Amino acid sequence: MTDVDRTGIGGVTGSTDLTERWAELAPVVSGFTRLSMIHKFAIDEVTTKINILREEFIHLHDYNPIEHVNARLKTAESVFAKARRRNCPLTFDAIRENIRDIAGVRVTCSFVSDVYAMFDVFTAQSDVTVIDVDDYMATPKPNGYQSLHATVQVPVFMSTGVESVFVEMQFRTVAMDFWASLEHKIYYKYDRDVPASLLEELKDAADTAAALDQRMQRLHREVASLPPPR
Ligand code: 0O2
Repeated sequence: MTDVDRTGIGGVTGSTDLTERWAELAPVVSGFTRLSMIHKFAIDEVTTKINILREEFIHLHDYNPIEHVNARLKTAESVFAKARRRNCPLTFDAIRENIRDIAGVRVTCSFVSDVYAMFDVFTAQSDVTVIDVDDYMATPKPNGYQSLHATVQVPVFMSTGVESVFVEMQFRTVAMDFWASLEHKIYYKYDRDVPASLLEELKDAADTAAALDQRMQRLHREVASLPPPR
């Protein structure tokens, strides 16, 4: 039997004997379990932070800037597929370093100003390290996609020490979220080969969503500047 890479996820060979196969697969399974676990804990940590901010805003400022929070852990299948696409070695350390969206948290806010406010207060926390930011709200993607993306690192305290874990954060408004979820469904329905006419309509719908966001933001400001009702 070939040597097994016991430090990582890779190293599976083509042995047919079940016991030998398991000896090869065990480190792969345990590597992926560890990978999933630390990213799941990072999601728990980030969602707790966001929920604390949300509650604090409600109690202290009588205002809720967050509509909803969603989190997802990338499946083993899609982690491996992405690693292969990127020629990333299938080891624990390589995947952990190169695939930075295993943990994903999406914060859907009411208004554009809330998106930036939540991003600012979250990223200002001393244990949140911002790795990179893609502001697709300031510069939407050519298809019309808008969102504020940030890859951050948060510490996860394990019995064996601190793990610094990447989390892909997406901050967006409800209108942007509505558009993105429909576009995502259409994209998969057409197996990524969406007809040009539909792409044009989607771009147009994205512009409409952006215009709605601007209008709601203006109304929000106007309402905020009014005296409270008697
Ligand atoms: P899922 O299941 O949502 O995670 P990469 O993701 O690393 O290949 P990059 O540049 O880091 O490349 O990704 P990018 O463009 O910042 O997009 C990351 C995520 O943003 C996507 O994740 C989507 O969730 C969302 N996103 C980006 N562009 C679009 C878009 O045009 N339409 C929609 N609906 N969502 C988008 P995944 O991995 O695609 O899927």
